[in-house]
Amino acid sequence: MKYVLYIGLCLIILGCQKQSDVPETRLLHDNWRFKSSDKTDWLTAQIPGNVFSDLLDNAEIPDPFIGTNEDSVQWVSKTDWEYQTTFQVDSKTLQKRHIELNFEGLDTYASVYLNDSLILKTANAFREFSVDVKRILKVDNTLRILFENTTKHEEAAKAHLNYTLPEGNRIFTRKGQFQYGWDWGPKLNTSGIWRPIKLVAWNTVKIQDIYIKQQNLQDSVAKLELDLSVQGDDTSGLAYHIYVNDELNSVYSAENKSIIPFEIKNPKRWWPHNLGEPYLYTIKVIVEKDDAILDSMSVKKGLRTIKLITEKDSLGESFYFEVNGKSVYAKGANYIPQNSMQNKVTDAHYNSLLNDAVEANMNMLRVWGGGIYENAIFYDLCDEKGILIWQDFMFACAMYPGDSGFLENVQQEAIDNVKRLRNHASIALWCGNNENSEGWHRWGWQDGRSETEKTEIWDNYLKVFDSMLPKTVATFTDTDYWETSPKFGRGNPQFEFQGDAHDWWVWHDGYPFEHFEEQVPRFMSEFGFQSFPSYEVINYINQNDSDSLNITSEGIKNHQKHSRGFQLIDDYMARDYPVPNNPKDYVYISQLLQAYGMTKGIEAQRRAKPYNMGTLYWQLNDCWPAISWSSIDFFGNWKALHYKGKRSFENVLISSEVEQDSLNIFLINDTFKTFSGTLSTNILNFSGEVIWGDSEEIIVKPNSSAIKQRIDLSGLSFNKNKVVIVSKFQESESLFYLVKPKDLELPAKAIQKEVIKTSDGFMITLSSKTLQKDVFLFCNESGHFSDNYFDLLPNEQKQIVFKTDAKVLNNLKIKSLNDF
Ligand code: BMA
Repeated sequence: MKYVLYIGLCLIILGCQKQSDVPETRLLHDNWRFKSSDKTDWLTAQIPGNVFSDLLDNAEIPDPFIGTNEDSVQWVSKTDWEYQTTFQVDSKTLQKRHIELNFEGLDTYASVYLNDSLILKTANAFREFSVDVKRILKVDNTLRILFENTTKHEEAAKAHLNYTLPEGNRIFTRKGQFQYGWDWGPKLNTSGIWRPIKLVAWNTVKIQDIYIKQQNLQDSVAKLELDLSVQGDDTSGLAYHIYVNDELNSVYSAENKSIIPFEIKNPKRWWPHNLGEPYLYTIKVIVEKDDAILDSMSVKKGLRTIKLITEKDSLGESFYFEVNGKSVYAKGANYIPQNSMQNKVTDAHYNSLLNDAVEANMNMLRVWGGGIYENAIFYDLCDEKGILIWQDFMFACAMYPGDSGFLENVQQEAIDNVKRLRNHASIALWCGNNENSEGWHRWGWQDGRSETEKTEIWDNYLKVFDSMLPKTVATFTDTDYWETSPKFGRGNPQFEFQGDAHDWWVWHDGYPFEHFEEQVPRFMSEFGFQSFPSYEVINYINQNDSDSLNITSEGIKNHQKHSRGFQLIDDYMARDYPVPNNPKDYVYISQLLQAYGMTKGIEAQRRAKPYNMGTLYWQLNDCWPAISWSSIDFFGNWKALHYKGKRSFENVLISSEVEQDSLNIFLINDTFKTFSGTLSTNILNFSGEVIWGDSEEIIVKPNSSAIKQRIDLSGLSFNKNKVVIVSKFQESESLFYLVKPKDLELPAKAIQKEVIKTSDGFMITLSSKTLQKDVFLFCNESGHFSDNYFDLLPNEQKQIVFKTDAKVLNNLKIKSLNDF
């Protein structure tokens, strides 16, 4: 949350002449050096940062994202690292009554020395630490932090157990679990100062935290409570001034009270962007005593109610989110950290990725449990852009220890993060873990264990995920909690009827994409399929290779972390698509394949609304240049899935299925509006001649999915391999094919193009006399195409905007499925 400390400035803002004695905050990010603990040569370091990026900046290691370099940098994680800075503090600050050092993220086993005094020892990268340094701080100071490698701590923790827990030693260390290697990411176990270090000095009081609780949200009034934690020697006689959007709302002056009730009349609600405006109030509190300003803090707050509704029904149990009393269909993806070196993720990266989510009509992201509790900016932007967040606690695909030290550490981590994120309107759910329960029940983790051992491990699971975490969420927030994702794995008969589900029959178990249409669960929180990334990413990985597009190079093999990944892409491609034998085409078809399978799933789930109320695919983004399940590659390029997903996620969607001889055409409406109009469907041959057509006047109910047209295909005679079915309703259009892409008898590629320079790029107009399928535009210039991988209908014009800084577009190329 963007807490703005109004140091001195508030005097001006308020236009008054009040005295001020507000806390002073200073970032300690300058003059840092680092070295391996057994060496003497210091190198310059960036804070926040991590040892890999510092070594890279100093040219001490090769770029781990290129080729097989990852292997040659593994020594870094096995080394102890020392970071050090010197800083001065002026006498005015030294005279303040309280001075503390705040560490917002130390990764992970750190010993912190200030002027040679050990002031802190840490063992959790997800926690925040605050140390009183009043007595140690001088004019000239040295701050030194020793980071011990994780292995020795993990081995020591392991020695206390008389059994082995799945999945490796990472479970003992509280940090991003993906850093130990994942099936889409490298093994780059970082260490360092990964979040800010601040020096805070103050005299009288300091606001530690504010939490704005919604007591009662009605259309006429929002009854709110400001829960204020104030630190100080004497908190009596304080006056709290609350401003809403810069207007004084109320003044409260009772002694020793920090729960302040206030109201907002006719409140505007916060909505996910696809259903309304994600409106945010700015709520600021100023603490005064005897007319002097002592501190202030402000928060952006969206007023909304969000509930997870799990109610028994005739088929099982519902699973949907209700926002402001309305059931909301969740559309989106799973989010992972944007870079293995977190300090390289800039505000611009956050902004651009979240814009991409909004642009693709997503209204929910799941922050997956093997990554990190994200930086404040991530949630600030989700609040602003109207994206709901399913927030996992950071536990994934393993069983964790349950000793008292571990539990205490996790308890503090949960409190820190739940409190840090609780004002965010975007947070819709806290979820205990990713696939721990699924793994325990289905992945053979219980094999060969005694009953006592099994009971102990499962009891430890329950202590954390069934007791500690839900209690923490309930104590500090009004957000709902869900124990684990998925609740019922694919081996469980409840998969289809209750809870959230991960469908990995497709991909991991090799089932055809049609499986997505056969077993639709109540809420799909993961399903996915891999593809190759853009040529740009492939070239980057292969930059030390003589052939930069070689998709079988050692480098490319190292950037495919799923052991059967290449084979699975190949097998699925052979089922549904032509399999090209050159890399450029193979990459293109792999993206079409991913988009084909995934949109089949998205649409089947949306057609099943309200039985199914959510579709979050695996995965939105990458943490390095990778062959993975992402829909946006490491350089931010949209894969075919992101473009086609955008169409499948539209609020009003026409989606068809074949059921025996009937073509059922559904209208899905995620808005709360009723639509009426003409639904027309035409069967066209590939030259655009209408073989058959029909239209119907229809009414589309709010928040619904229903069949609006049924076409009996048995009575019609045409070659299924040579037709496209085009349905239109108002602004919506859908193209449907009756056979697999590989069986389409497409005409030759024949596309006319016209390119015009515009102020911020190029306008490209395409047309053809025949149907052109999956038209793909690409060029050497970097930029973004407004649309891509689309079908071009015969005799229709399509305009695409290419946004780029390039002044000329020399090498625009076009591929289409018609080429094969
Ligand atoms: C899911 C995730 C990840 C994994 C992905 C692909 O289950 O939770 O653990 O990367 O599958 O295998």
